Amino acid sequence: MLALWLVVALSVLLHWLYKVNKEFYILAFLARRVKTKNGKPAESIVPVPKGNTIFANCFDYFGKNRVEIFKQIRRMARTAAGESYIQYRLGKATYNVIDARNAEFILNHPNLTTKGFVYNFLHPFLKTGVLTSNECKWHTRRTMLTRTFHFNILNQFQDIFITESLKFVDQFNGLNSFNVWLSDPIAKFTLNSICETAMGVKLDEMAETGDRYRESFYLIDECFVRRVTNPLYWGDFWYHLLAAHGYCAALKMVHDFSSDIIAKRRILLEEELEYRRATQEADDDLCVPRGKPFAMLDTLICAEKDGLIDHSGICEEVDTLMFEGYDSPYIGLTFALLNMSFYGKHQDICYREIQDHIDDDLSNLNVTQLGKLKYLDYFLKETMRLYPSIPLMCRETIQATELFNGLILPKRSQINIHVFDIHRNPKYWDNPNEFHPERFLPENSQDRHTYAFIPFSAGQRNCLGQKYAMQQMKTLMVVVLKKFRILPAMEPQSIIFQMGINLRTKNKMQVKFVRRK
Ligand code: HEM
Ligand SMILES: *[C@@H]1O[C@H](CO)[C@@H](O)[C@H](O)[C@H]1NC(C)=O
Ligand SMILES: *[C@@H]1O[C@H](CO)[C@@H](O)[C@H](O)[C@H]1NC(C)=O
Ligand SMILES: CC(=O)N[C@H]1CO[C@H](CO)[C@@H](O)[C@@H]1O
Repeated sequence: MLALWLVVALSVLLHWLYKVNKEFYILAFLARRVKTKNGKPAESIVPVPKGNTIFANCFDYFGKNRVEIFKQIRRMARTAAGESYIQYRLGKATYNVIDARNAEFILNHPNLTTKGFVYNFLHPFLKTGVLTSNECKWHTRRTMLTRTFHFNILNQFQDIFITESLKFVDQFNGLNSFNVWLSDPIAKFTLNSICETAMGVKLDEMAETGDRYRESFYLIDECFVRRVTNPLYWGDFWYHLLAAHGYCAALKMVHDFSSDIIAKRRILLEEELEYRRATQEADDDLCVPRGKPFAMLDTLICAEKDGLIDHSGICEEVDTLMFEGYDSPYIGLTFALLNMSFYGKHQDICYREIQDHIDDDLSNLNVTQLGKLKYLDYFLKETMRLYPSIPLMCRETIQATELFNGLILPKRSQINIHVFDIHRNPKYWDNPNEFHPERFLPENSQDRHTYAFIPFSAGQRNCLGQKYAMQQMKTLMVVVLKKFRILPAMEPQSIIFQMGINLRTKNKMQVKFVRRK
């Protein structure tokens, strides 16, 4: 009798588990399953690869280092044969987007502007500035900052880009043929540029602080990856106990650095406004840039006077702009110079184009003239296709969301847009691993899906600094190519990628500069 009851109880339990398991992937720590519009399983629409353990994909990255994780994500894309795929990880369904059609739909969806949960791990560093915040707060900040990336303001930054580019080549005065490790000089260039343009503060006298900023930044990046890839560290307790060596000190360093900059700029701006008050008519808006280079930070300080943002808000945005403005162009330029070294033939085309359009006297080099350098533009685009500074962007659904292909993502699913894999998806690119700037000629790109190339993202949350970055990268390339021929100093095959907030390599990059006669 007891045995019979046990059997009945057991089958009721199994039946119940079976039903629950249809809604939730029980072994993936109760991740709500992705449904479809026609009621069929999600597998009928997209690949749903099995994980390494019975716990779905929960422990797929467990115990792997940054290089292995990077490789594994690429392997997943190959296995899925260019189709976006679903994973179940620790209580969350994850939709991994590696095709352009899905990327277009998601980046333009009005209800999918919320960033994924991994951005929470950036909060100690960037708090909730425009990159990491959501909804109303994001919207206000985005509107405030958009004004500062206006064409006129960017044009005024050109002098700063030229001066910094000249400093870059002048540090090699007296040398005619030599190898250069790229990371230091390029990092200095992008950090100096962002400080002077966006913050209106010259770094020269703070050079040492700049170096310490870069070291701290590197450490924060390492801690971030350690945290994202190991669920044990998702909570604060184990993370701070076991994985956060030096993290708090590094955070303090970068935050002090930005506070210093804000304090400096407040003084400079006050002097400038004082001067304007004395020289301008009373009804002029003092906070509108006029003639003199106007730093982006000034907009924020002026907004503070109008009560639209407070001091801690300014700090958030300064940290965000420093991070974005320093690191992404750094990666873009490193790979651009590296590929110049590997592709002598393409380099020659760039050089000839520069000689045809740009005077040796660089004082007239402005946005209009940079616009004439079409081939250099293709070259940089092809570099960013193969090496997108931001290889992965994450979003989160705030409600059940239906996609164009009939999938219904449950609330709180994660959407990972793998820019790296979209840019190498053979659906859109022939021989995707080869370097061919000609891909971007108008006649070669007209039939390609627009969203097959999204280094700056797209839609409402696209990159605010896109024009800024292209202008800055082109200026440095022009100045360097005018002075030097760039030759290879390492093997292309020796580059080893690894996971990071942004694209990272394990090894240092080197090229050879030979002075042009
Ligand atoms: C080669 C250079 C750059 C690349 C490839 C790049 C790429 C991107 C991408 C892909 C995003 C979207 C991130 C996401 O959705 O998670 C983004 C956002 C952003 N970028 Fe850039 N970026 C570059 C340079 C810059 C520069 C120089 C600045 C500022 C001076 C900047 C400011 C921003 C800001 C403020 C956002 C956040 C926008 C928002 O969430 O509304 N970026 N960038
Ligand atoms: C976005 O969300 C709102 C509010 O829940 C809803 O009414 C609207 O239909 C959604 N938009 C789309 C395109 O799904
Ligand atoms: C750039 O300079 C050229 C001449 O050197 C001039 O014709 C052009 O208007 C300038 N463009 C801008 C945007 O200032
Ligand atoms: C690192 C780098 O920039 N080199 C790449 C240039 O493009 C080729 C594609 O043909 C890559 O394979 C190299 O690694």
